[in-house]
Amino acid sequence: MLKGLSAKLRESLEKLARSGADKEAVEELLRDMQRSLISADVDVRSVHEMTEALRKRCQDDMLPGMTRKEHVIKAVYEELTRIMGEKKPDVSLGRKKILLVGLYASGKTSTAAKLARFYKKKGLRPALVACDTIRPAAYEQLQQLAEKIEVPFYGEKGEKEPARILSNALKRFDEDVIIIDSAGRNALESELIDEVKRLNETAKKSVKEGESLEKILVLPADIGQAAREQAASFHEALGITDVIVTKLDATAKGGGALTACHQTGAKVKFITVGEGVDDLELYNPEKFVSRLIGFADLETLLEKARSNIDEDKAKKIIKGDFDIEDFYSQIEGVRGMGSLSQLMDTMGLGKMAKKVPDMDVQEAKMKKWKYIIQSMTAEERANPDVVNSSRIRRISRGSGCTEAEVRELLSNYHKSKKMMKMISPGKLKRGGMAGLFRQFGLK
Ligand SMILES: Nc1nc2c(ncn2[C@@H]2O[C@H](COP(=O)(O)OP(=O)(O)OP(=O)(O)O)[C@@H](O)[C@H]2O)c(=O)[nH]1
Ligand SMILES: [Mg+2]
Repeated sequence: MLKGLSAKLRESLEKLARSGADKEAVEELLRDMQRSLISADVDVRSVHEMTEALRKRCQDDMLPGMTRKEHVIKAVYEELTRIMGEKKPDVSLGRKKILLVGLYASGKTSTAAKLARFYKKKGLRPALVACDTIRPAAYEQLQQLAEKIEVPFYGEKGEKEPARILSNALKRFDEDVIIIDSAGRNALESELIDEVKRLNETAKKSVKEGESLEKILVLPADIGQAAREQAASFHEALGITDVIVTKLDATAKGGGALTACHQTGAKVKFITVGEGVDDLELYNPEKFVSRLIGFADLETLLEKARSNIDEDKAKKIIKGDFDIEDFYSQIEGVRGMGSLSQLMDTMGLGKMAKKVPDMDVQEAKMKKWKYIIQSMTAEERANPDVVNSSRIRRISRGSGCTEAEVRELLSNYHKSKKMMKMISPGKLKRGGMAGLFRQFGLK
C-alpha cells in the first residue's frame, strides 16, 4: 500500500536515525519527504505546509530524556497523521440504510458486498439491493456476490427506474442494514446526480425512528487529488455522510486521495485493499501512518535513538537546573502532542501507559497547571520562590483554579527539582519518560 511513499520515507528516517538529527540531516529528511509525498500525489501546498510545520517542530524544545532524533521521528509521524485525517471513524451498529454512489468502476458493487460482509460479521442482518440499471450484468454481479456471502438480495431485471426497484426492495426487506448499489457514469453528469437524488429521496422516506441513512461516496484511490473535486460535487448534490476509498492496494496515488478527502472535510470511513470480500478495513489514520512508515521500524528507530540520550539536556535536568518555565514547557510539549496515552503509545510506551492509573485525571491536572502557569508573571515563573500567599490568591483568580491547586503545582515543582537533584544519571537514562512523569508529580 502506497509502496513508493512507504519505502522512501523509511529510508530517510533510517538514515536520520543512523546519522544524527542535525540541521543538515533534518533538511535532507524534509526534502525526501517532500519528494515522496508529491510522488504519492499529495498536493504541493499541503506538502509545503506540512514540511514547514515539521521544520518548526524539529527546532522546538524536546522533552528531557528524549533525543532530537526521537523528537524528529515522532514529529514526522504526527504531522503525517494530521494530513491523512486525525480521527478514527465511528461505525454505528444500529439499523440503517446505506446508499453507495460514485462514478464508473469506482468499486461500488464490490464495496456493497464487502460492507454486507462487514456488518454480517458484526452480528447484524444485511441485505443487498441492486439499483444499477445502466451497467450490463450489474444485477448478476451483485447477485453472485450476495450468494457468495450468503446475504439476501433484491433486484429487478428490465426495470429502468432505480428508485422504483429501491422502493420495492424496501417494502420487502426488514433487515438491519440495507445496502443499495447504484449506477455510475463516466463523469459527474446531471443524469447521474438526478438519479442518486431520487434514490436518496426514496431511501429517506423509508427511514424510521432510530434508523439512519448513510450516503457513502465510493472513490478509487488512483484518482489521487481529483478526489477533492468529486467529494465536493457529490457532497453538494447529496450531502454525503462518508467516503470509502477503494483500491489502495493498487496505486501509488493513495496519499493524494486520502489527503484530498481530509481537506474537503469528507470523512473516510473505510478503505478497501483488494478484490476479495474481506478486503475492507476501517480507516484509522494513525494505524495507516504507522503502517506507512512501518510501526515496527518506528519502534526500532526510537529504540536506537533512545540508546543515545541527549547528554546536555539530561545533565541540566539531572542537576535540578530548571525553572518553572522548563517545567511549563514540558507540560506544553506533552499537551501539544495530544493525549498522554496517545503520546506514550506513539513513543512505544503503551505498556507503561497501562501501568499509570487515571490518565484522564492526570490530563485534567495538567490542563489546570497550564492555566496556573499562564497566570504567573515572568518573574514568578523564573523564580517561584517569590510566590507568597497574596500572589497565590491572584494566580488562583486569574487561572480559575483553587488556591490549593496553585499550591500543589508549586509544591510539585519544588519536589521535582529536589528529586531530580537526588536521582542518578543512570536512573534517568533507564527510567526515561516514566521517571520524568513521576518527578513531575504525575504518577
Ligand atoms: N485491487 C483492487 N481492486 C478493486 C478493489 N475494489 C474494487 N476493485 C475492482 O475494481 C473493479 C470495479 O469494481 P466495481 O465494484 O464493479 O465498481 P463499480 O463502481 O460498481 O463500477 P460500475 O458499476 O461500473 O459503476 C472490479 O474489477 C473490482 O474487482 C480494491 O480494493 N482493490
Ligand atoms: Mg457496479
